[in-house]
Amino acid sequence: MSEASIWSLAQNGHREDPALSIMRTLWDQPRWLEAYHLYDDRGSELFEQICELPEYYLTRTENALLEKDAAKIIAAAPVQCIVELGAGSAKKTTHLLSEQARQRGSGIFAPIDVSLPGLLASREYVRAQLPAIEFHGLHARYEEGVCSIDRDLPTLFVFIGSTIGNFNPAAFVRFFSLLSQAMGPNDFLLLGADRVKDRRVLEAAYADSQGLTAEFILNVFKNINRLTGGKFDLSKMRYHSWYNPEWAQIEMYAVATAAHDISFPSFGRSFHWPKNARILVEISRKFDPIRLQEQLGFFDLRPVKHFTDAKEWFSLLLFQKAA
Ligand code: AVJ
Repeated sequence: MSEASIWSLAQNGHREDPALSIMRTLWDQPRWLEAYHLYDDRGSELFEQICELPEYYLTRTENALLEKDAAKIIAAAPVQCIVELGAGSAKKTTHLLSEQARQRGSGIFAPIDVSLPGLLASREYVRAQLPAIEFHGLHARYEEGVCSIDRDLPTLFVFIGSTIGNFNPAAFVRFFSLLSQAMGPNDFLLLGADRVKDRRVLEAAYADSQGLTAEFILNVFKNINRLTGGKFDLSKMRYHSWYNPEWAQIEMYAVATAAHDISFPSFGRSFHWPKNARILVEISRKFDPIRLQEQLGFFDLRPVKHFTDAKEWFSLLLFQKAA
């Protein structure tokens, strides 16, 4: 068997410059940020801690679903390769990997992530616990990573954790167009989506009493300062979130607690940030699974199975690419 590898696509020409991405959206109206800037090493660590919070039901609920239904998912998706987009440490995916090993005796796991520590941790786990699974990590954004997957290899693409919730409508359409094109005929997609539910449950999940979510969201400005040379001051902002029912999304903001200017010396730019003005750092959209199945039909993805929990808080949707 070949050595477990991690390939970096970081040097590819089509990788966008993160500093430029940040400047472009910060100069948009309203000011906003791409969610992937949240996941520097510190951000990834804070997100792992959020997943353990009592209020943050998503990870726990999805993990229980995967544990319960992994055998059915793998049986319904006869593949040799499992590609995970934005894998992190891929803890939840181990249920699928051990089923793949159990039902087929072999398989390839190709997690894609922008954060290296997560890839290293999942490599260690697979090496130690799943010797039947070959590991090929991709250190890349998933938009770049999916294009590097062999189209002839029967593959299950795994996009769980409701990461899909981070995409605004334009990014959503762009993402599924790209993913569907990268998928070979008969390939599968397992999508994890957080569902519309009582707003009190939703709002509590993004305003935890320990303040971890606030720290995670505001940490993005430390990363931005590092990437752009910008001069954000974390002592002059606070975290604010709410559920916007019309858009079915949690909106997470940084709010200026006093009027001040933010400068970017290396770009020769600055902007005024008035008191109480907001920067939209992240959205987390909530879904109706039936509507989602209908919509993905327009990307040549046919619904195969739907798994949900007793409270119907979270859905795992299995799709097959049209031949
Ligand atoms: C990783 C995008 C699924 O939206 O629930 C958690 C990110 N942000 N708390 C989510 C997040 C604040 C998370 N996703």
